[in-house]
Amino acid sequence: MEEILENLNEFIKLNSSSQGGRRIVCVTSGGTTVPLEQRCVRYIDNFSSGNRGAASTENFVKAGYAVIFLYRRGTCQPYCRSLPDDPFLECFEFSDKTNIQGSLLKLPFSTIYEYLQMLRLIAEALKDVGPCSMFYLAAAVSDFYVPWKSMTEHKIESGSGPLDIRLAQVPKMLSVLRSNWAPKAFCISFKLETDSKILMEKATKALRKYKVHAVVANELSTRKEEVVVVSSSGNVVVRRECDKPESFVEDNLIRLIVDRHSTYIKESHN
Ligand code: PAZ
Repeated sequence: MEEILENLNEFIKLNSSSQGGRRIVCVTSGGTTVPLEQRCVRYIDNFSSGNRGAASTENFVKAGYAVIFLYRRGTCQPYCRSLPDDPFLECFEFSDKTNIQGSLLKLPFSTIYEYLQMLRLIAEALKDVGPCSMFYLAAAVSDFYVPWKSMTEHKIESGSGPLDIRLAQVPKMLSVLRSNWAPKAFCISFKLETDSKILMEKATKALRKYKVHAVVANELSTRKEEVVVVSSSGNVVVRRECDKPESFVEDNLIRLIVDRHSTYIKESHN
């Protein structure tokens, strides 16, 4: 944690003092795991590939943002989305000429515990960046978990019949992020549903409940084609440009989010 904090503070200092104070976004990406044993052998996982987070990160860097990429280990990485998942690729480094490294800090997590701790660390470190900071919370965060204290230490025995596990609700950290950790940051959360009939209702509810600046609503089967940005100024459907094979929904989505962030910064200075 000490090393992470040192890198984080250095990254924020470098970027908030360069070019008259660069905007900094924390992009969360991929899914959190829920360990079932303290000496973890088994865990609950989810489907998230990290594609949304990685593609969005590339677009934020292109728009001039410095990005803190909080990602699930082993999921999709920016600038490597179309490459095979091969650990050999980790051996390559960015050439200095691109200057992408100075704009991108990658921090990995696996468990729900690591994710929440890291998110808090980042939010508190970004507090002084105020309205120029943004949280873009695309990670699929577990809703249920086994609290550490009620978790068995050793591997769960397999010979004792069906397994009953009681999962507790993960505390909703979004409210704490908004009200305590980083109250001045621009905040975008995501809502995923598999039943399109309830998607918009849930997203609108989340907008009101967590007082975020917008909720990106998406449905599992169409998430790569379209999303809806739900905010107090109405709902905007954002689509991938179907006639361009190299286009992604994130290209148009990030353009819209960056515009909204600019308005937010202007209004905060008035
Ligand atoms: O990671 P991915 O590209 O496969 O999927 C992205 C996503 C669906 C996880 C993301 O767009 C999202 O909706 N995240 C929040 C999920 C939730 O409701 O918890």
